[in-house]
Amino acid sequence: MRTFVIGDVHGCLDDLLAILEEINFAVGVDKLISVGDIINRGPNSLETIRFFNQLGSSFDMVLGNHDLHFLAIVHGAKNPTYKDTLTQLLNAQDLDDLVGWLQAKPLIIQVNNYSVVHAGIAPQWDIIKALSLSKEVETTLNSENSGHFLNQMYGNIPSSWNENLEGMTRLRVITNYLTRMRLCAKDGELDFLNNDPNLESNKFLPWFKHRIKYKNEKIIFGHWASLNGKFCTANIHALDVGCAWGGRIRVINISNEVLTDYKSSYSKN
Ligand SMILES: [Mn+2]
Repeated sequence: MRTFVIGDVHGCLDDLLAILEEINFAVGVDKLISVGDIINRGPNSLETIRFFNQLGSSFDMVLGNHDLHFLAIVHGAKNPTYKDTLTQLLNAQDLDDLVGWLQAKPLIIQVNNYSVVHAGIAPQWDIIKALSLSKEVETTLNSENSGHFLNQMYGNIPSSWNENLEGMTRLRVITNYLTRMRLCAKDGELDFLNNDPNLESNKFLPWFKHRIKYKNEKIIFGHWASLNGKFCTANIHALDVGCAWGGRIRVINISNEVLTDYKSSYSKN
């Protein structure tokens, strides 16, 4: 059995099928884990989520901001935007099944000494802390409070974690770190305005540059297409290489850390 982690798919079904063929992925034998954002922006969200769903125990994923955005729309907490490509999915006959399946997914998965997360992990948190905080969000998403949470999830304030946060504000900040973060300060203050990894101000750096103090941790993440996978180190792998924007789709085999890229068939939009 081989275990692969795949970057953001964003409804690009053809690219997904092509890269799985390239690595000879065997359903029922191998395991595939997604860093989230399986849907939206690309052309085929419905068939992509159905494909992942029917992989059964050969597949697992963490939730990305676009997956949460879709759940918020379903729960009436948010309206689709002009950029969304979710209409077919939102009108699907099997919508309830797909929503139930997606909403039960975690925000962090640990596999073979790796932590898989959509955006990243706050500078103030070691992995144990991050796992316990992600559980708070997961528990709420699977409770009768899920609609309330999805209503309260949006917002950039407060911009930093602190232990005294409570209720929906606490869950919003945890969700922002795990699913939206790109640049942040050493003390964890989030910069939501910029996504240029080269824009290193005195204050804000790409989040993973603050993690040098956590020895031996291994993290795989997606979310940040403009990184273009460039900041991969022996311990931290950026898998979003922009397939929905005419870039590539990327898979890592975590048994041997071999990367496979496939050039997207979708043109830039
Ligand atoms: Mn994302």
